[in-house]
Amino acid sequence: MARTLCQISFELNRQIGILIHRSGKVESVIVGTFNGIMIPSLSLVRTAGGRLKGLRLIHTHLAGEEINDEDLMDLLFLRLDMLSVLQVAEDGFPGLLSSVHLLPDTVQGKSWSFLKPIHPANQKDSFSDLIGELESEFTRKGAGKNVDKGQDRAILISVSTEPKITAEESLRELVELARSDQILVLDSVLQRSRKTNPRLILGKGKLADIMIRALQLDANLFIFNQELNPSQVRSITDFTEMRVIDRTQLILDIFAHRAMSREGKLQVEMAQLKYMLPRLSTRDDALSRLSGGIGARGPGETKLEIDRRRINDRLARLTKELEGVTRERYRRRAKRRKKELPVLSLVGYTNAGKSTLLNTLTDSHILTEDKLFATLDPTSRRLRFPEDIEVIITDTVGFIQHLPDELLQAFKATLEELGEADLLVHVIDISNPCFRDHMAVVEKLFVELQLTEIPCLKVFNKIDKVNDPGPVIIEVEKEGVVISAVQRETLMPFLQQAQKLIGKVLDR
Ligand SMILES: Nc1nc2c(ncn2[C@@H]2O[C@H](COP(=O)(O)OP(=O)(O)OP(=O)(O)O)[C@@H](O)[C@H]2O)c(=O)[nH]1
Ligand SMILES: [Mg+2]
Repeated sequence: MARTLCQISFELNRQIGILIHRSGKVESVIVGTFNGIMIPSLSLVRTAGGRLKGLRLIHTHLAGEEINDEDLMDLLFLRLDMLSVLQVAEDGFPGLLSSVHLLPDTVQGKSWSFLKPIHPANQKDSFSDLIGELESEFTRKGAGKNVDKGQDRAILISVSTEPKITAEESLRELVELARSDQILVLDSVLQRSRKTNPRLILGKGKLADIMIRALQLDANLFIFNQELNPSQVRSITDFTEMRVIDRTQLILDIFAHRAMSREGKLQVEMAQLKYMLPRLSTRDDALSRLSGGIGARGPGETKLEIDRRRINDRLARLTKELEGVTRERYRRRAKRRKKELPVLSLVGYTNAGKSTLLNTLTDSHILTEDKLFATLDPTSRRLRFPEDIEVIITDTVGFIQHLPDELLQAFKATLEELGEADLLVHVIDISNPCFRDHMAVVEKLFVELQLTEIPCLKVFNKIDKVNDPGPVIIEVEKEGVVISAVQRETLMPFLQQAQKLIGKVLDR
């Protein structure tokens, strides 16, 4: 075969390539130019079920050059079993055959290995044994050993122009978000650069490095910390053949899993559809990729594989339904208002301890979890203060930086209800080194939701988690009260302050 290949290549004066399955079946024959060859996208080719695609590429080189960087990129990104270059000698007969394959480990900075060039006539058929061994080693080395294969295994990627500390904290938060969505985080990559590549976000070389990590760790998902536009998702997906999502999709997915109430489910579905809509204009394969797994799981059973018109129809229907549900809630609230109980609303960054505080104050057992967005649906309880003032205390969804606008819009009705609170209790996790940033995010949302007129009590929570609380207390005690929501005995200053502020409201 080598001879025929060389002859045709020689006569056409073009590179010729063949893609061969492990079974020996020829997948395709490709005719290139004199010094290059374009491998067709292999995304439709069924993989052999392992880490590699189960395909070997043999192609001719006419100008006597060795395996080059282009070839290595093909090997890597197409996940070929092996790539071989067959030299065409000046007389049109076969020269040496050089081969390269990927390695399950990076050895001295290299994640591929060259085989000794041989003459094709001397080739022994040890190829399938070698690949079989490699494949099983890939599987052994991968983190996939004890992992539920249904669970997503991700590499997190952040390309940031922000200062190092901010960028690191933002990436740490992305890790928490992924963890909150039951995703196994295999690795995270922070790339700080002055400008990002408009098409691939990262440079090709860096993306190749990450791709090697992905293969070695058996990742199936890339999560980017920045919002990707549809064509970026497509470029990166085409380039890496990995599933690619961004931070917004991750947050939407968490919300989709967490929504319990009818209103919450409607709101999340609406946000997801709004996120998808502008992303439909691109080629439809981008959509079909978008609609697998994360980002496509609706809270209901609706599969989001619908076209723009149907999405718009669905949005219209959701809006109506949501209006109905919201009206119903308004009615209930009006009833409550008649009883004239003051309302105290717990607000703050996600995971600050809002639900925990509500539980401790009212002996309730609403879900609290060391996960982001544990609470989606608002909960209300009655609370009696020592001075016999009775109030309604409500717990709400937490805030986060870069809260997807789609979610903010969808949850607007719920959040606007905060406007009727008599006292906002801003819960802050003071054990988080970035608590000042978190406060700023929350306060910015107060402005956006027009809540700045309402009295607000800052509650610095989780003081029990702070190693050296003294200086911290001195720093913040003028701004609000310091508590630990898990220690009831620390709540007295909070109760007194809240009572005082509520009392003022009642006097008005
Ligand atoms: N050590 C300590 N842990 C706390 C305290 N308050 C809350 N936690 C923990 O922090 C985590 C988050 O608490 P939640 O009450 O769920 O936080 P949340 O503000 O309601 O969060 P979302 O609903 O996700 O917005 C849980 O694991 C709590 O047990 C505290 O005062 N001290
Ligand atoms: Mg909560």
